[in-house]
Amino acid sequence: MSRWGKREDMIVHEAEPYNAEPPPRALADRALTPVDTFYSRNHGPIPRLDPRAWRLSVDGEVERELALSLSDLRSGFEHRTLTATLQCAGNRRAGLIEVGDIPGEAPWGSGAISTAEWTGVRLADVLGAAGLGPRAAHVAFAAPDVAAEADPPQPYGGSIPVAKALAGEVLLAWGMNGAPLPAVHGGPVRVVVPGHIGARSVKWVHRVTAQERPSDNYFQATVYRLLTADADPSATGPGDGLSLGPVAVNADILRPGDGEVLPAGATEISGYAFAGERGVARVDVSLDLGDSWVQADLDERADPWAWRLWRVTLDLPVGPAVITARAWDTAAACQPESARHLWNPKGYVNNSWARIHVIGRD
Ligand SMILES: Nc1nc2c(c(=O)[nH]1)N[C@H]1C(S)=C(S)[C@@H](COP(=O)(O)O)O[C@H]1N2
Ligand SMILES: [Mo]
Repeated sequence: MSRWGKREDMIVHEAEPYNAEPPPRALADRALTPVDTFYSRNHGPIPRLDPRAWRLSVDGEVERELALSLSDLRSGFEHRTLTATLQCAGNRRAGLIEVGDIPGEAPWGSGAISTAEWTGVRLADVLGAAGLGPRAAHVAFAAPDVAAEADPPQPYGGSIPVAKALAGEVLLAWGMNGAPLPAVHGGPVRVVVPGHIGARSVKWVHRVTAQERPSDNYFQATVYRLLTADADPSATGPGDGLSLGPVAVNADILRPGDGEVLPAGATEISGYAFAGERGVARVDVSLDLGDSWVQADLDERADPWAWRLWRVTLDLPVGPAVITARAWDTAAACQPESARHLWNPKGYVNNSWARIHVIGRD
């Protein structure tokens, strides 16, 4: 085992703070990602918190402020378990870096996305116990980890609109794949915001605040915003660019691997597709750069907040081949063809068509 209980073959973009993704073959063909394989994205040092000392304060535009221990949370509210995919806004950034340099940001491949079964209580139930005031339009989360990159230095935080916070799928979770939530994934308790960028699923959460405005935390107001291609990220400040929240339809190929040499003929191709709140409707795969497409089989839809794994068997020719895949969501929106026109200075939301190069052997 390498650090933080992760598998030895994790692709570690940064050791401190720890930022690592599994290789594509490790994610492939498994509806749930084992904890040792689940990607981890950290902006600061990972705190080791004592679950018995942990408290959650609920404050702001509420009728009653709450201070809840882990046992208060467990005994006071209905338990809920759901399967949800988390995807970092920087997933597949490597495809944008091929278009143009993105200094200072991790070159995530296909693996800044993973799926787990989360157990906890509904944020809506906890907010219900506090009683939301009429001016509450956003719900902000605060954590203790201080990122060196934050300007000015400050602990991690973020917020979601109150309508999302009151939707039953948003959890305060202490369990991951049936075990206590490990420190690296936010234990003792994290927020899980299914269908939104991973950044809103605040780990080690210790404060929930109902407020009129979105969080002014650096990671909400300045980072995780989509800038125009010509913007200078060092010259941008709070409120610049588009705030990222709900995720757009995306997909990638996990098997075979990019660059693999494999026998020509019938070849199984598999990967994931994820469309957040909208859901995945169809996945197409092409061996001729998109002139013609074959529809992949989607796994049974077990949970609305999870990715859909897909697979298809195609006749791989002898010689070099490009395998392309794209997903459609339930609004019939499709992934854009090329990363070229998606490039942005922080390298977010690369949801262009998935493409790998392989060689069919005679
Ligand atoms: N407190 C805190 N929460 C955080 C982060 C962080 O750095 N600190 N990173 C966020 C980002 S950008 C992502 S993508 C997810 C990653 O969750 P994971 O490490 O469990 O995969 O956590 C989010 N929650
Ligand atoms: Mo992220």
